[in-house]
Amino acid sequence: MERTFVMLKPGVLQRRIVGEVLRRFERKGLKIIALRLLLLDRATAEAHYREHQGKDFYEKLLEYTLSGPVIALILEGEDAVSLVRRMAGPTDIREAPPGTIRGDYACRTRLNIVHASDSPASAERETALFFKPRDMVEWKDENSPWF
Ligand code: 3AN
Repeated sequence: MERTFVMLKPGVLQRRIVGEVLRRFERKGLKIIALRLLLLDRATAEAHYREHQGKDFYEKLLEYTLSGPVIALILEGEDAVSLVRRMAGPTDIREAPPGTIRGDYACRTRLNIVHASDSPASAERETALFFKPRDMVEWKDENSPWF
């Protein structure tokens, strides 16, 4: 099973749609392995978005990311990285179709409300910025009558 890192950006909390966004991942069958509500510090936000340093939207992106609390989570499932990217929708909001999280809840690329790792390597790097190995909760549901 693959794991991916997801961050619900401040807009999700400000708009009170945490439940709606998490519900999509849960209904798809992805398993929550770790979850944190936190206010990011600038150093962590910079480390998270280091590939964008120097780009014209970088400062605004940091400003938005630091504008309120975020929810960081790890989801597990088959091909979780690409699955969650597809559920989030394309980065460019004009390309994000209805049915995707960005397509349904965002109308500006800079405020596209959710981050999802773009590769297993990114997932590993990003996970390490937010979680310690002991934060991962291993749980089995194969025999659950609810699944
Ligand atoms: P993604 O989040 O889809 O992996 P990245 O990593 O290219 O996309 O961009 C990180 C974040 O930077 C995006 N989620 C978005 O908030 C912001 N961003 C990316 N490209 C632009 C852009 N052209 N204009 C404004 N904001 C952007």
